[in-house]
Amino acid sequence: MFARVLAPIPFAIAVFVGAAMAGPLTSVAQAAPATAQKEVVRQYTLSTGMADGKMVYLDAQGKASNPVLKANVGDTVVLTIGSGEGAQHDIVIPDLKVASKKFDSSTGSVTVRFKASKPGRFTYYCSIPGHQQIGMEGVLEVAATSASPAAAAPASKAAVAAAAGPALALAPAAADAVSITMDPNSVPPAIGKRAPTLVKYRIDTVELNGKLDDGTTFNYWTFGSKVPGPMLRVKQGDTVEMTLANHKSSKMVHSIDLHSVTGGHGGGADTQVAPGQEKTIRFKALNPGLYVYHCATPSVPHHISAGMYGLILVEPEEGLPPVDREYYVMQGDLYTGRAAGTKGHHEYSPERASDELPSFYTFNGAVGSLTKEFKMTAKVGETVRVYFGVGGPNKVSSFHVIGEIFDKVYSEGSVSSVKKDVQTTLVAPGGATIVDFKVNYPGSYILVDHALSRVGKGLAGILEVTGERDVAVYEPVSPTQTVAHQH
Ligand SMILES: [Cu+2]
Repeated sequence: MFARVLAPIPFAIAVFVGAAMAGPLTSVAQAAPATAQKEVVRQYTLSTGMADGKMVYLDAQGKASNPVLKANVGDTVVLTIGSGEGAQHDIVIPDLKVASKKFDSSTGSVTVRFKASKPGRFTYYCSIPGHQQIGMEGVLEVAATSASPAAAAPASKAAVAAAAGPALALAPAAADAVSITMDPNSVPPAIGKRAPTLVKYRIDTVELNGKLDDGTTFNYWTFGSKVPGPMLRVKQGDTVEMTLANHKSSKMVHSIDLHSVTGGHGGGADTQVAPGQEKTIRFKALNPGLYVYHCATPSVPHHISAGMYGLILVEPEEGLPPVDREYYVMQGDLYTGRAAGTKGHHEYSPERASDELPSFYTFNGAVGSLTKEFKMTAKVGETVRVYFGVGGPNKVSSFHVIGEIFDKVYSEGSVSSVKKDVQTTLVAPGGATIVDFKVNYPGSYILVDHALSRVGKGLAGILEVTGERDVAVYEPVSPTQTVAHQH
């Protein structure tokens, strides 16, 4: 998976080399360096943009990617930069303690002014996680003068952190937060017998404040304003036309990688969409099964953790055996650096994500989604199917329903074989499973990950089963009795 994300790096190097050969394009020396004391101001204007699906800095003409910036030691550099494609970025040069404010289409351009205090080749890049890796980096060359001190210090994350200032206090819960929970009943109907056809989908990517827990909010990134995104249902052999439209209010580029796609990084290579834009891919559903889709824009773990995942079912030619009820549930792990239960507006923590230490685990995007907001129900004697996937980004689920046995498990989302009589089934991040079971006895059946510490971080769902008790199936035999001990 991550190899896909890193793949663009050689491309980024290639564009950088090209820009270097083209030479500096936008430097304007305002004052002639007549004397050593005279301040020389070098002005650069940059914007951000996309080139072949990668993120880059562009020169003032919008042509050269990641242009080489030049200055002499002692010069003042004035760098003005805006978001060309509308997404949120910044520009930092840690070695020179330079860090701009974040900018996007709503902020307009920002300007940083700094002294080129020492000679060397300094990397400038975007500090938003993943953006440097997908192409947003270039070089500032500072030429030595006779009075220059020697070598530059190596880059350090600490310098970036220092430039960015101290960690922000937890803000109050966002007043505009809405429910982002996907209704587990939102399963498209079975397709039935038909010849392969062209199926068109259009999904809007939307960033919005959502309710994560009681009194706790989070800025979710979503497919269709819900977590998980819409469940898609096609037939083996169908051609699927997928249009991804990134809402104009977005601050991020988004994309879609469907695990049911062969080629093009699952679609991720050709669906990197800037705010207000849309892109379309077509693919043939070659293999049947239940597949995860997710956003594949760096930093991918952030986009997934923030809610960008969903399931696509590719029905085999004969379809799946009919059941009475079908539900759609996905598990995610969310990293905020604040303990579950802490009220306020939580921010994503790249450090906690990197260490794989989630603050929350959720079914369908939020704490309480499937215990308070929505209930799954069934009647005694009915068959229930759960389409279950793990968006992740990182944690395996040991999927289990307390007080129930899965009659059938389509392990790893493969519909080519069935396991019978399973208690707990492993579901990998970026993986899925289908479980079928008949409910034989009334009660509240609790969906969990049997790594049960995660219940305390939000991970539980309820299937409410009503109907007649069958004492042959289960019977509480007697009230509590004191046992007479014999010595
Ligand atoms: Cu995204």
